[in-house]
Amino acid sequence: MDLRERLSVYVIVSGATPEGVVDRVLAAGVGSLQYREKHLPLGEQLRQARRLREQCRRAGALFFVNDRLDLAMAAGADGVHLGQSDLPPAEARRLWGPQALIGASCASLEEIPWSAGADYVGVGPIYATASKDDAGAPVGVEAIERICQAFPGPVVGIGGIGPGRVAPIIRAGACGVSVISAVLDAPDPAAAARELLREVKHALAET
Ligand code: TZP
Ligand code: MG
Repeated sequence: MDLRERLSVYVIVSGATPEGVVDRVLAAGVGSLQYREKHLPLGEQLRQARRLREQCRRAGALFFVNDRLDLAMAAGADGVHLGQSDLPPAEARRLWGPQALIGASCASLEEIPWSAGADYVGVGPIYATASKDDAGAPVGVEAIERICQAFPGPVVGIGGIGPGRVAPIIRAGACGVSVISAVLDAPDPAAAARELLREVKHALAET
């Protein structure tokens, strides 16, 4: 399975996400998981990241750590996801090596040069979101269209995405969607993940 396909539905979890929910979401067919935890002590984050790494390995999913290259490397993750205030992707590549998967957050075309060397770009917030305090104003699907023209690799949309909101993002050129609340706050997280996978597949078949 290539990276585009693995990124169809990319679920972001935190230290508060129950282990069983992670297993069920992975069993639903989610191809990529990210550990995003900004509050716990680093030792605890490392312990959790190593556990998630194993869960992803068993399920055959890619595992990314948000923000911190050191934690991603120590946990044996497949990759790291970097934002504009983190190490630049090119530096992460230099330190971690060619096999590492490096993701970069970009909200606009102006931020694309910073992402040079990244394997994929996450664009957002596409819609309003309550899951990230400093997410900024929604950039809309137009941002994906512009960024897909400038960035050669896979692009995923993030922010406020849930069932019924997938097709315009894929039509704009994204290969997938990255989500927190649409899956983790759903009454049945696995069913929500399956629905998102279905919508991505359906939209891709139509493009
Ligand atoms: N980065 C941009 S928006 C966002 C992140 C981490 C939050 C996405 O969460 P949700 O609940 O899918 O809107
Ligand atoms: Mg970040």
